[in-house]
Amino acid sequence: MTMKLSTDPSAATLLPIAKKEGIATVWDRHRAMQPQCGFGQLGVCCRICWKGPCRIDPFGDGPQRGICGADADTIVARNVIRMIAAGAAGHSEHGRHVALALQGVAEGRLPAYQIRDEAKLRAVAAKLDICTEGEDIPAIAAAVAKATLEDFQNQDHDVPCNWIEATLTKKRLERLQALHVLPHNIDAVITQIMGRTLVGCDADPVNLILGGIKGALADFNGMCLATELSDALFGAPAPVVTAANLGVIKQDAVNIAVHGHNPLLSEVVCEVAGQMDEEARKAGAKEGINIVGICCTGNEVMVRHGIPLAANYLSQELALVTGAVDAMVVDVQCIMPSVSEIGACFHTAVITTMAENKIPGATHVDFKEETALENARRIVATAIDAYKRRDPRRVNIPDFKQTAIVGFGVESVLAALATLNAEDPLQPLIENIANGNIRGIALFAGCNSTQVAQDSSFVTMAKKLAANNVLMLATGCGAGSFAKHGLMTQEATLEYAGESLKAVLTAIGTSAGLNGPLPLVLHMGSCVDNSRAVQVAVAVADKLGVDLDQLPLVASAPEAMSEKAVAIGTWSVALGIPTHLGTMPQVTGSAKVTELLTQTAKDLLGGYFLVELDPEVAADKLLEVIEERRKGLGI
Ligand code: XCC
Repeated sequence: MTMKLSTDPSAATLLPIAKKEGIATVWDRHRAMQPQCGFGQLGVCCRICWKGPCRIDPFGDGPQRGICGADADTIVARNVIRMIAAGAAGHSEHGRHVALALQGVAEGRLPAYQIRDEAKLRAVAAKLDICTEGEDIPAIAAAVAKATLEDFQNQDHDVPCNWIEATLTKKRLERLQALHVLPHNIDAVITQIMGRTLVGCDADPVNLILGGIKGALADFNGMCLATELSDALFGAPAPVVTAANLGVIKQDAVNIAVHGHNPLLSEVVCEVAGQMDEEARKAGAKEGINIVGICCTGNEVMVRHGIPLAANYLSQELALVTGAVDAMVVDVQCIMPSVSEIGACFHTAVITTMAENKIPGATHVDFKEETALENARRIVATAIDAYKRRDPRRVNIPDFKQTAIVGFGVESVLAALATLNAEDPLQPLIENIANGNIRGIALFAGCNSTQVAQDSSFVTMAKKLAANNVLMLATGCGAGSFAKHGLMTQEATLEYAGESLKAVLTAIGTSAGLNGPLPLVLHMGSCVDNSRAVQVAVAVADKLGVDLDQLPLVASAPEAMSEKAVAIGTWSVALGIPTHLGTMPQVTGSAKVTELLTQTAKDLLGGYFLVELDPEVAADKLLEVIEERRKGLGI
């Protein structure tokens, strides 16, 4: 039996073309990898020293300890917290980069960047308890950057990071403090994880997992600051109508795909592309330059500027198979190394931009904030040049795109609610949760994985939760799935939302001037923007005087794949949120670690992992959790 690879209609069009052209895609490599290593899947393979590799026999007949004496519990715990450290490093490095850029703007060193959202900068300063009275914007930006960079520098273990302290409920902070898992310094916490998991160090699975939770909370801290400072630099998202799927690529334009994560690159490329449009037309592109997004960079520019999204993670290669992408510009994370080889099968310039993220075969443009405009001009010129070499006979742009209404940050959600109650914008939301019109809230996050037919679990779960009146938020490639499948439209709300949810979304959307309901799923942005959903939840919890683990709020990563998803899922649990995983986490080789994450966590933190691979059943389980939480609140 062949498993369906993707439910994205573009894949059905382009995979046969890839096959005909002899191009291997992620799905071909997945098939070639079967059967995958069972020890790895269980997390019981240890490769942290050269006495190994060692693996524990899950059936009990063979070795139960590695050569050094580590058992399955120790090995699994070490492996999973190293994944958390890697995820936290990725997000936090992204955050540091943005913080340093803010500092550079404050000092007048970066002509390519400005503070585009002064109100947001002031709000961030207030949140961090920075006095702004009588201060001008550069001074406020400098103070915010300084307070943020302290989160990478503070050496006092008893003083938590500024951002986490400014973000969570008081009760949550106390609970995390009591467990000694509040991070004091992002870099230090990540380093500690690497240090304690060396051969001959921490062997206690409980202690290791607590260290991992601290690392995950450092990840949360890094995501919060990345989101909020990016908003100050580039503007907080506001609702905008755009489109998603490979049909957004244009036959008669120079198509530049921006791919990766950090808006510091993509924002400048978008701006410079606007300035160089005429050059593209002169080169024969009747429609000038067309920027499209892939993965989270795509989400960043989509929610801020309405730039269309071409692909989420699993279809990044297919964007190249269209034969119409002239340049793919990448920065960090989730870029398949295969893209340079596939780009070379066509005329496509694959351009890497970060000194620490290169791909063999790609063109490298050393992108620096100081020289961003000049670098971006070179990137766009490379794309125009490649366009001239495009072979029209090899162009196959699938005729699939869906409208998507996106751009729901905290500010825009509150602004929409304020049209119903200007004095107290949260009141209409809380009232509708209390009276049951909205049963609960689900945050969909995370990746695509070849373990699941692309997008299928997201879409199946969302339809079921919608029918049961659950309000849905989405980020990352999950948001990409919903956008591509038409679930970020008003029509989807009318078609799939339960009656009471439909009424609420219609009331808010209509009064906010959308001439109809809000879309069925609200696009909050990229992976780092999961912090936006937490902000909304914290505001609701604070208003009700409860903690996050009492709210009818759940999270789900139905197609999780990345180490970053491991970090996000773990902080979600640490914040008290029941968190569904629809792919099997590589921890089940240890009964103890599995129990810690799925059961003990519930007592310690209120949140816990819920693993369910069947999306229909997963939705039912989340509905049960929501009802259980409602009962706890007496609503
Ligand atoms: Fe997508 Fe963010 Fe996952 Fe990567 S990890 S596959 S959500 S692009 Ni952020």
